[in-house]
Amino acid sequence: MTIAKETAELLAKLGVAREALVGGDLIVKSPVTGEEVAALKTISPADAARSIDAAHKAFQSWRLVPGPKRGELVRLLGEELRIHKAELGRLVSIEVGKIPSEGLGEVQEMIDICDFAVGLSRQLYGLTIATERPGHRMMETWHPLGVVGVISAFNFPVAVWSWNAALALVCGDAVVWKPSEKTPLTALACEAIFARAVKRFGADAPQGLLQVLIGDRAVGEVLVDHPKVPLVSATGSTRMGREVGPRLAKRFARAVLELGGNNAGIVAPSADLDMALRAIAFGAMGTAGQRCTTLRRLFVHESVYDALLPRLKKAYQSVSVGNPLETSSLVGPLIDKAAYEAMQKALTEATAHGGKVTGGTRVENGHPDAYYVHPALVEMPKQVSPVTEETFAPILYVMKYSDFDAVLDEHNAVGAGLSSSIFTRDLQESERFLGVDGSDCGIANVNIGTSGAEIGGAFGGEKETGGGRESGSDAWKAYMRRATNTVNYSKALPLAQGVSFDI
Ligand code: UN1
Repeated sequence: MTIAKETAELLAKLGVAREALVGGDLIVKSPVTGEEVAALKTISPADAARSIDAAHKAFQSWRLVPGPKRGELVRLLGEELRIHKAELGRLVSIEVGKIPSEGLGEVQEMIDICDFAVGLSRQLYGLTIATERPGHRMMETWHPLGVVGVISAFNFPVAVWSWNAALALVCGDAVVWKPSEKTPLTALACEAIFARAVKRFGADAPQGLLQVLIGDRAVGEVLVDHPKVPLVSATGSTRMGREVGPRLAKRFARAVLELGGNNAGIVAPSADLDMALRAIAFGAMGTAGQRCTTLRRLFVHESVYDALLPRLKKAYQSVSVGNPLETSSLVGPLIDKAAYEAMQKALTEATAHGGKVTGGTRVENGHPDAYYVHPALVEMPKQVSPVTEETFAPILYVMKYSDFDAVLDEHNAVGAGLSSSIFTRDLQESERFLGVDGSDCGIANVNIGTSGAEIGGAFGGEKETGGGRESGSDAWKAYMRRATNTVNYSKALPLAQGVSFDI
């Protein structure tokens, strides 16, 4: 069966009509073979504005539904995702090229965040705060915010949507989603899965709670600029964030930006090298280096460098690269030609700066439009460009270090600040790494790689990563508006700060 046929069958099972997949101008290709799998119709900016208005209307009634009841809709969404996990996971593999366990893992991440959000729907707590005035009570309440715009990237085409949507929905918000133009099919699948959950939920769910915008950049711009969208959560490159952030700031909308990562690991003298090796291999080569949390820089202490490097090289030379739909390869394709070219450009530059490259070459598999590569391991004499930039491909730059303070400085000396990790059994080192003058990233790990974060923690990073937090912990607060309420139940009107104003 061709991939196009399988895609159509999967989408039909998930509830997407065949007509939606043909006759349009957005050509969707599977990176697995480079073949066309669908041609979707796109919407105009005016259509996008209408969708946002419809979502706003839905929000106005959804916000009146009690939180725990809103949680029931997300519980049903989680149930539908469980039912359709195999199909949606496979579709992720087709559309992004992920290996099966990673395609399924992405859907599992969606299920997990739904579970989290269901619990959260009964825990949208505010504080009661001590007031300085007698007979008064001060508290804060959390109210639904409005329409939440979600802009997602190709590499986690559905999980990132679910982190935002599950929280937004229990928080009483409506969602308007602009998926990556590279991965619209999985978005249509999610729309259909969500529609099922809404149907099961019944009449209390207003029409239009989720809008999916299939369109180009102009459509995304409508979402960013629309006055009825008080929050936009955008995942993608730092370049995209530099455009989106100021536009949102201009109209005082909130931004949750989850942008580039240039994540590093440190292998210290006391590291368990077996453990480090496995974590590095998955972190750097997994998902073909196309996670924002991918391990891209590795600092290895000089005392263990010669023990680790040959083993790492061997892992790079032996890792299986190939069609994720038909083989049990660990590394699938890059998303497209542009990704391949960016990788080659970075490797050429690294070589010019004294880098010694293992791997990095193309793996031919009979499909000229599919871009498979051997992951690249690059021994660098020091941290210079391109090491300091994120290249969205499987390149791991390895550098030797001798001094712990100096390596912490090097670790932090890049623009991005998403994820980081240290391999050590030395308590002083690990605490320094996690402490105030240690890693400057939003995620800092010990004896675990940089990627594969659980949904329970807040996800995001500092500096050029954008500063936003999604997913677990108290990330939900960005999706609600906070009101501070002071109630006077006394018979007098004392003013705060001792002010008197007697008329
Ligand atoms: C992303 O690459 O945009 O931590 C998200 C991880 C995944 C999410 C990555 N849970 O690697």
